[in-house]
Amino acid sequence: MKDILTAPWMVEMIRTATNMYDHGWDERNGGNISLLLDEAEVKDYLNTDTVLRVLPTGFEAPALEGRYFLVTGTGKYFKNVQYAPEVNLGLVRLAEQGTKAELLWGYEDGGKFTSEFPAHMMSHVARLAVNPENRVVMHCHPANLLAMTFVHDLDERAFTRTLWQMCTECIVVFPDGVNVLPWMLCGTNEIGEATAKKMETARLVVWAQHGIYGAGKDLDETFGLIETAEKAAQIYMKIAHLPRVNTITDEQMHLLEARFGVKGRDGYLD
Ligand code: 2HA
Ligand code: ZN
Repeated sequence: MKDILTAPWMVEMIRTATNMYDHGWDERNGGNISLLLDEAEVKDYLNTDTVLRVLPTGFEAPALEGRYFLVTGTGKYFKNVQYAPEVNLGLVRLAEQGTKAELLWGYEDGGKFTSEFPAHMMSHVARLAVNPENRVVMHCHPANLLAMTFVHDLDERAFTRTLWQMCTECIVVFPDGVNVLPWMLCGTNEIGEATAKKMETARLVVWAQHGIYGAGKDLDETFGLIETAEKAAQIYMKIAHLPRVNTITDEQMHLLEARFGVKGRDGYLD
């Protein structure tokens, strides 16, 4: 067996959690990440027949039975992932229609997966149905996106259009826009189901007064998606209280669509 801490996906997970912490997106135990892995990617690093513990999930996700996920732990700090990955991360395989998670590695202090496991797994199901390449669901608390949910209309079209207008590249990076959930109690199956529903039409879902979810094909892409939305929100929070004398027009957005071969969400541009 090779050392699991040298697996490319493990190295990338540790780097990503560290980078998110360094961006100020994951104070204390804020945020969580789940990365879908193939058996072929894990079998050189781990005996997949050895189940350390069986953890009930509290929901059903038949589409994910037998799938492997590397997931941040509940109550764990992103700040500490790089120093003790085997405590702060866990590798699980879903079993029995997704009602159980078999722990194969990690959570060494007796811990378990993130409290937002329902939102993660349900979002994976939703995104995999749209794009089988989807591997990552990422949640964090970037300050400007969060701030924006206190002062901006939460209508999804309006919220998306504002973000698109803040940086030229936004419509290229997230043409599907940003979906928004009103404040809801976190850590529940209800917010998990609501998030997954929103994930059917966009890869970014804002949780008002809480944070954001992103989904994508790998850690880098998903990080970049949130990074771009957060940059746009930062610019919005710098200018929202000032008279706006210039903007990116819908006509210019259409030029971007043509130049970069993307199509903004139906009905979002005039
Ligand atoms: O616990 O961010 O939403 C970490 C969280 C919960
Ligand atoms: Zn959170």
